[in-house]
Amino acid sequence: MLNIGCVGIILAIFCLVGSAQADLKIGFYDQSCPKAEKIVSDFVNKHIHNAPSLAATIIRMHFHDCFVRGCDASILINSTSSNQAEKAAVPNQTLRGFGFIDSVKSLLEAECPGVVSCADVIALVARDSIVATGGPSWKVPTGRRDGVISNASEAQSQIPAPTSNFTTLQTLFANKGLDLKDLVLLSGAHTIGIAHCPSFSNRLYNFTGVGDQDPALDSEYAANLKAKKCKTSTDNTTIVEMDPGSFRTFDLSYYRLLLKRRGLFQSDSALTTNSTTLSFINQLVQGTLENFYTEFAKSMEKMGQVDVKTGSSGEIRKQCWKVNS
Ligand code: HEM
Ligand SMILES: *[C@@H]1O[C@H](CO)[C@@H](O)[C@H](O)[C@H]1NC(C)=O
Ligand SMILES: *[C@@H]1O[C@H](CO)[C@@H](O)[C@H](O)[C@H]1NC(C)=O
Ligand SMILES: *[C@@H]1O[C@H](CO)[C@@H](O)[C@H](O)[C@H]1NC(C)=O
Ligand SMILES: *[C@@H]1O[C@H](CO)[C@@H](O)[C@H](O)[C@H]1NC(C)=O
Ligand SMILES: *[C@@H]1O[C@H](CO)[C@@H](O)[C@H](O)[C@H]1NC(C)=O
Ligand SMILES: *[C@@H]1O[C@H](CO)[C@@H](O)[C@H](O)[C@H]1NC(C)=O
Ligand SMILES: CC(=O)N[C@H]1CO[C@H](CO)[C@@H](O)[C@@H]1O
Repeated sequence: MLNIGCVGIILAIFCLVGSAQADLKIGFYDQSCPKAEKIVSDFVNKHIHNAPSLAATIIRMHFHDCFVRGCDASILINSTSSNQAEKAAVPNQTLRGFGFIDSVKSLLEAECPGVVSCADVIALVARDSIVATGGPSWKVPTGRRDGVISNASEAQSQIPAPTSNFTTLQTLFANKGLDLKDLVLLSGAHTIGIAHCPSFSNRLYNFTGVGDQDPALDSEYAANLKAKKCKTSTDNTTIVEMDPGSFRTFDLSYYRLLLKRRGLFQSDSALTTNSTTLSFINQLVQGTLENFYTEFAKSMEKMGQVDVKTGSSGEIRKQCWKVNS
C-alpha cells in the first residue's frame, strides 16, 4: 500500500512538473533573458509614435498567427521554391510590420542568442503597441516556441474571411477553443485600423451576382463609400478606416456602428444576426470602456494561448523569417 502511495505521489509530482512545463508563464525569460520584455517595450515605445498604424497590423498578425498551427510565428516564415507559406495566402496579402518584428528579434538575439521565440515577440509587440497607442492592456505569459511549418492553404481555410457568415465565424473560432463572447470581443479590434476595398466591395457592387448591394449594409453609408472611397468595383488600392472618425482610438464605436448597420465587413455585420452575439454587443455599448477593456483582455489572453508549443517542441528561431537549418 505504502509503495503504491509513493508511486502515486511521485507520478503526481511528475504530472505537476509536466503540466507546468506545458504552460506559458508570466516572466518566462526572467532567468534566461531578464531584459527581454523591457527590450521589447522600449523599442515599441520608441518607434510606435512614428508609425501608430503598426499597432493595428501587428495585433492582426498575432490573430492570424494563432489561428494557424497555434501562436508559433508560422506567419513570419517566408515562402521558398518548394513551399507556399502562410504569408502567401490571400488573408495575409495586406499584413505589414514584418520588418518591425525582425528589428525587435535582432535586438533580442544580440542580448541573449537563441533564447526568445519569435512567437513571443509577436505576442509582446502586439500588446505593447496597443498599450503605447492608448488601448487596453492584457497579460502576456511567455514561453511559446516557434513552429517549423507554414502552409498557405491552411491559412486560407482557417482564417475567417470578411465574407464569412455567422455559422462559419462561430465554427472557425470554436475550432480554436474560442466562444461567441470571444468572437464579439476580439472582433472589437476592428475599432482600429484600415481595410482595402476588395475586402468589402462586393457589398457595394455585386452582392448576389446581379449588380446589387448588401441589404444588411446601411444604404447611406454604402452610397458614401461608393462616392468617396471605393469608386469602382475593382479598386484594390484605396484604404478605408474601419471605424471612421476614430480609427486610431480603441473605443466602443465599432460596436455602435454595428448597431447602425455600418459594420464594414459581412463578418462584422454577421455578429448582429445572432441573438447571443447581439446581446453581447448591446451589453458592451451600454457598459463602460473600462468594462470593454477588461473583457477584451481576457479574450486576448485566451487567443494568445491557442495551441501554443512549449517545452521542447518546436524551436527558437534565429531569424523569424525562416526555420533554423
Ligand atoms: C472575426 C473574424 C475576422 C475577420 C473576418 C477579419 C477580417 C479582416 C479583414 C478582411 C481586414 C482588412 C484587410 C484589408 O483589407 O487590408 C481586417 C483588418 C484588421 N483586423 Fe480583422 N478580422 C477578424 C478578426 C480580427 C481579430 C480577432 C483581430 C484582432 C484581435 C483583428 C484585427 C484587425 C485589425 C487591427 C485590422 C486592421 C489592420 C490594419 O490596419 O492594417 N481582426 N480584418
Ligand atoms: C521575407 O519576406 C518579407 C515580406 O514578407 C520580405 O520583406 C523580406 O525581404 C523577406 N526576407 C528574405 C530574407 O527574403
Ligand atoms: C498544406 O496543407 C494542406 C491542407 O492541410 C495539405 O493538403 C498540403 O499537403 C500541405 N502542404 C504542405 C507543403 O505541407
Ligand atoms: C455560411 O457559409 C458557409 C460557407 O460558405 C455555407 O456553407 C453555409 O451554407 C452558410 N450558412 C448560412 C446559414 O448561410
Ligand atoms: C456580378 O457578378 C456576376 C457573377 O459573378 C458577373 O457575371 C457580373 O458581371 C457582375 N456584375 C457586375 C456589375 O460586376
Ligand atoms: C490591382 O489591380 C490592378 C489593375 O487591375 C492589377 O494590375 C494589380 O495586380 C492588382 N493588385 C493586386 C494586389 O491585386
Ligand atoms: C445563436 O447562436 C447560438 C450558438 O450557436 C445558438 O444556440 C442560437 O440558436 C443562435 N441564435 C439565433 C437566433 O440564431
Ligand atoms: C507580406 C506578404 O508576404 N504578402 C504576400 C501575400 O500573398 C501575395 C500573393 O498571394 C503576395 O504577393 C504578397 O507578397
